[in-house]
Amino acid sequence: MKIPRAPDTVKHGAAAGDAGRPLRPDWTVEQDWETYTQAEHASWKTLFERQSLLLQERASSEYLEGMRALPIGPEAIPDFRILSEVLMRHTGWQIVAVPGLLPDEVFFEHLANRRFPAGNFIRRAEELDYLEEPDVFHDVFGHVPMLMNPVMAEFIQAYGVGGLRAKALGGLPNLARVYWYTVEFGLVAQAGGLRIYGAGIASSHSESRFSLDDPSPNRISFDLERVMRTGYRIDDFQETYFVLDRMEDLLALDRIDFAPLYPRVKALSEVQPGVLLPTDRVFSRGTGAYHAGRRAR
Ligand code: HBI
Ligand code: FE
Repeated sequence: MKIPRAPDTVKHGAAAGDAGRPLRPDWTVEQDWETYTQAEHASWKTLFERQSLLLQERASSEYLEGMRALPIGPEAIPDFRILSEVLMRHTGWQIVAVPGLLPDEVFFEHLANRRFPAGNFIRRAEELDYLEEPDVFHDVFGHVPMLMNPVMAEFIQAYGVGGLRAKALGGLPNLARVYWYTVEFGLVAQAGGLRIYGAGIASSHSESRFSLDDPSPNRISFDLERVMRTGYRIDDFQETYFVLDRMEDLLALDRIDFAPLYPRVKALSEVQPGVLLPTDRVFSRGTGAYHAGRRAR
């Protein structure tokens, strides 16, 4: 249990403000690093150690390089002020503390200005494998190493700018799929085989194995329009992962004018998450066994 230190701060993980209204217009709060308990630092350590071990052989070189250069270790939940200093020097990004999920416009406005909103709370010890809202482990362990990479730094900012526009054009659901299948659940082909760069995978013990090692999911080449047509699962492992040939391919997306794509993609049929198309370049065709088993139960 934490005690708010100032009138403008809220307990870690508490909904911001009365009746869900934010205390600041940009929804940021103080991280209140000094008020994390030993139990919360211990949860971080458990998550950090088991995930670092798994990612050694599974994460992309960009992720591992970013992590090596950051003051992120097992002993304590990182202090956002210190992370921001290092990030700012490398790619001009900062980390700001938020109490949980933000409204789309608020989220995009932060990204467009190279501020990454990170949850300041950590999942409870009883739910280390599952959480509904992005916590400090997902946001810091999953996202921050990739924000050290100039390609990802550029791409996420462009997503923020594009998100504000997509909303006006009615294209947000399609654009959100691009973020989902890259920034959150992306794989990249590297010398040793497929590797993880998506934060949703990198911060998940079970999905970091499932995404690379399990025969169930499809792994196919990233294609922008294909991704924009493809629904995704928020409640379980992905049925399909999209693979970049190299991280630099994300930069091409910055130069694309998405406006004409939204009506074009909407005119095409939706693709269900587990379905393969004849035009897909397939790295591995999934058996679908995992999700078939879930549906049967
Ligand atoms: N807020 N804190 C936070 N983190 C997210 O990843 C996030 C969000 N709000 C909206 C959102 N993501 C997505 O729905 C958009 O990318 C579309
Ligand atoms: Fe995320």
